[in-house]
Amino acid sequence: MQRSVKIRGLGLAMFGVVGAFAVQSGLAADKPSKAEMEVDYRQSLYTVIGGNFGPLGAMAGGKVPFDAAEARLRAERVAFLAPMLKEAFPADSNGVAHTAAKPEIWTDTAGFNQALQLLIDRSAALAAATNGGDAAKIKAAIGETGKACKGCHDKYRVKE
Ligand code: ASC
Repeated sequence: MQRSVKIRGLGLAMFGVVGAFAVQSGLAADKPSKAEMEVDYRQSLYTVIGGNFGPLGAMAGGKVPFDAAEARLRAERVAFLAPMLKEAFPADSNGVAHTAAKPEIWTDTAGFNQALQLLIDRSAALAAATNGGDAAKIKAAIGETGKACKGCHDKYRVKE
């Protein structure tokens, strides 16, 4: 009787130790940190922006036939998403493991904000152009938006 109580007590103690260890190591590692979630949010935005800009680039480059309705849909999405990037670079997301965002984003904030604003402005101009339906103007606006993407990547994104 006394022995079984002792054994049960030991079992409980061991469970407690293992449990505490699991919470500290295993479970904690499964849950992304706040900064990791910020990086995930940012990268998700770029994934969706890139996914919508891709077909526009293909049209401008003549890889697929120009389609005014498709251009308008894609351009409006990019113009809607681009301003969200202004909230996607909180300071504590600087240097988080899997980011390609250079530290210059947070040291050269004026330069970075200017580069980001260029994308916002040019994608808005592109969306406006798609409402006009002039293929040549739309293609030119796609080119200008693509330059804004590239300009920022060249300066503020680590090359893969
Ligand atoms: C894309 C994409 C980019 C830009 C850039 C434009 O489709 O994913 O990052 O266009 O390549 O120069």
